[in-house]
Amino acid sequence: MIWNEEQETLPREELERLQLRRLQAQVERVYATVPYYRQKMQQDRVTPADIKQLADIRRLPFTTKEDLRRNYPFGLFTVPMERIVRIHASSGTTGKPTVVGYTKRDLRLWAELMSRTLSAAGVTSRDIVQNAYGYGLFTGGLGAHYGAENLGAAVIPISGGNTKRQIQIMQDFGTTVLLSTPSYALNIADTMADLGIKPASLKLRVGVFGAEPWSENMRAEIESRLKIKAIDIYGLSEIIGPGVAAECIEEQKGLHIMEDHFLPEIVHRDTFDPLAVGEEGELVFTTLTKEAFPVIRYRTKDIARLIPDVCSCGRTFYRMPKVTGRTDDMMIIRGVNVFPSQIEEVIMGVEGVEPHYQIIVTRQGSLDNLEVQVEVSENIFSDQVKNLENLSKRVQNNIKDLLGITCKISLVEPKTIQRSEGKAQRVIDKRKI
Ligand code: DLL
Repeated sequence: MIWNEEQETLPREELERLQLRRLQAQVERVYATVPYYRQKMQQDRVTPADIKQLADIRRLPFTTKEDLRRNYPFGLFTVPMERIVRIHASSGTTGKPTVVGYTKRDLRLWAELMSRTLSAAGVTSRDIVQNAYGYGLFTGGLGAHYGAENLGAAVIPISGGNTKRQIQIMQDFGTTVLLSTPSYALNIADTMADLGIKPASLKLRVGVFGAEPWSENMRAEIESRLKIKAIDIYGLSEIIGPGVAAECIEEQKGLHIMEDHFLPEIVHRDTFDPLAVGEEGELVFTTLTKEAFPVIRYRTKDIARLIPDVCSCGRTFYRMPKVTGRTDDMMIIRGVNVFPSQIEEVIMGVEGVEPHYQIIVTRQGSLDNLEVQVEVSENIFSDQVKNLENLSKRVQNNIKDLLGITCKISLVEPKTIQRSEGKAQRVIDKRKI
């Protein structure tokens, strides 16, 4: 079902007219209310009156995470604190967190966008939704929560963790939809297997997963292990949280961007020059309607492209492929660009190894080395050394075929790699320690 048929199926021309009107109003507002944006625009000799068509957005300066940090915590808010009703923050691995604020209207918009997202995944008011995204400063928990309630579904606000209880509640309450990170969904599947519970005995039918990259092979793994359809959703706190782009269950191919509220651009990942529709580069968003914390040309560091093809679901919004990498998680191993997701794709496709892995990058002299630790099951681990060697050779060769680099493969015992309850940590970069 399409939650907001009128908006989500707008003909392109009408959509673009709406985007332009909203962009003009948004730029005027930030110019008038946020000294930081005004100064940056003055430096670039551009004023709100210069935005006459959508392409003029290219005249506006980019905003980066560093800009948000420089204005920590509330410097980019456009309204007085008395109009702010919610604050979230993303932890960030280095430095200060990024802080985002919402007005009442922003929260209504967010719930609307998450209702669209869940509808696209086939969720309805008849569903029982177990929300295992973390509640707290992370936007996943509360963002998904209000969207599901707004849709009329019954929400179980369980948050992440306590996996056995998650499964107990799935059984007792008849959960039909699971919301979590994909790595946590796999953790749940493992625990179910350990407990001898058959997923087919549950009512679970759909999983709505996001907040971290996951490969197509990982999707296949989750779908077959939990006997569900697995849908990909994308978002980031700086833009609103979850609810920025969502796959439809009809196609499961590409995520529809909520273009009536967020204007996407793709720029070259090094030069930041605008790229044409269809070309791959860094994804940039401008919020068109957000009140408390609008952002202009926010550089997400996520790599994507725009897919303009008409989708069979009827939505007219452009899609983007699954985000499989960020400009800042690319590793350069002996001159070759490597994304963790490429390693994942290989591992999930090799029979005999478990879908749990970690990548360790070290430096010896001037050479970078990559070690991939992968779990194997109990019976394989106690198998003959020769068979284990064959298996690790197979993983090594497949990585070599795909990426052209040789890396060390360590097959490790079951349950040695830390399980995730939220975003999984896939890479340990010892070069930075
Ligand atoms: O992860 C918001 C979210 C919550 C999205 C729940 C989906 C579901 P942040 O913590 O700010 O916000 O992290 C945002 O996570 O820039 C991407 O690099 C990554 N990311 C989010 N969704 C996906 C996805 C939330 N579906 C950052 N695929 C983004 C790949 C994703 N990466």
